[in-house]
Order: sequence, then C-alpha cells, then structure tokens
Amino acid sequence: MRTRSRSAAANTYAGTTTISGGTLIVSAPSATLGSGNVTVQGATVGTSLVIQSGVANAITDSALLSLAGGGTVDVADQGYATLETAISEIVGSLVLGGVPQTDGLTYGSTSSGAVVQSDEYFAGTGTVSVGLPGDFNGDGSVDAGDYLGWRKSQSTFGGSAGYDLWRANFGTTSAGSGSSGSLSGRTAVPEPGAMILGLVGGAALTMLRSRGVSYLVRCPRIR
Ligand SMILES: [Ca+2]
Ligand SMILES: [Ca+2]
Repeated sequence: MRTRSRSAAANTYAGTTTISGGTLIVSAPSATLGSGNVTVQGATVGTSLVIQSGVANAITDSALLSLAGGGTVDVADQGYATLETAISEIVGSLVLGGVPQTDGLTYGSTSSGAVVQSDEYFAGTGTVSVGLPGDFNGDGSVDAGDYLGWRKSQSTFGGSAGYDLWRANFGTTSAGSGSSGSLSGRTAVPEPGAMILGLVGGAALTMLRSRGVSYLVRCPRIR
C-alpha cells in the first residue's frame, strides 16, 4: 500500500530521516526535516521525498542527502526526490546510488536547469546543490579559487555549464564564512581570458624579478 506522510512544520529533532517506503512530502514554507541527514531508500516502488514549491529550506545545508535510486533505469520510480518548481535546496553532501557527488554543482531531473541531470534520482524542475552553486572547493565562497579548480578539471565540474554556474554565482558566500551579504557582496566577474592573462603576467613578473632589476625597469608595466 502506498503511504503518504506529510511534514508541514519546522521539526527540531536532530536525528536522521530515512524513507524506506511511501512518499514523504515537505509542504509548508518553513517545513524542515530537522538537522540530520536524509536518506531515501530504493527497495520499494514509490519510495520518494517530495519538496513542494515554496518550501524554503527542507534539508539543513550541512546535511547529507542520499538517494538510492533503483527499479527501472533512468526512471524516477523509487529511491528518488521530487523537487518542485523553483526549489533550490542546498545540502552538505549528496550521494546518488551510493556514489558521492561533486561539490558546487547543481543536480536535478532532465526537466530542470541543473548542471547534472538524472531522471533516475530526480523529478520536477527544482534543483539541489552540494554547498553553494559554483563553490567547487567547498570553502563557502564562490571565488577565483573555484575557477582554478574548474580550469584544471573542467569535466569534473560540469564543463561549460559548470563555468556558467560559477560565473552566475561569483562572489556569493555562505553564512559564517566571512562576508554575510551574498548578493550584495558580489563583485565584477573576471573573464577566463583575463584571469589567465593575469596569471601569465604574474609569472612573467616573477621571472623578470629573478633576472634583475634592470630588466624589470625596461619591462612595460603589467596591469
Ligand atoms: Ca529508477
Ligand atoms: Ca570556493
């Protein structure tokens, strides 16, 4: 029998939430699943978590979300999460089918705008991100350090879609990691070409310095 449980309140318990059968629906704007980890097991058809539109923060930002998947491949039929329209949930870590996922990327169904799309684990048009979107090194700040990580291993961090995500969120920080204002703290986004130029310029300056002051004087000023 299909059961549907509903969480419409801000739970205060710190324990884990494990859905082993039926559907757990998070429905009210302030509803949460407490501060613990959330696991959706895949042993039974229909086992799922639903985060309805308007819910602000169903899962604590530091928690683990684990979706088991299962059943028919690439079909959200068990062990999945339905993220309704405009949901952009942040979790501390995400495990899909037992595999830990990459920091700083967004995840959702093929109907969503997520960088990593899967209809095995997700339904709906909402998304979940592991930490801040674009925070590829997981330090609570979307900045140049994340770009360097992306440039070293673009495929790991979503390729061009990962870059676009980083660029769109450049300058955002999580609460408690320094600057509290996320959107207001944004600064101009450096283009990749300019950043590479800056790095090359820095390297050239270092080389020139090692070769003596007279060389440095004749060198055009590096901006
Ligand atoms: Ca499936
Ligand atoms: Ca970062």
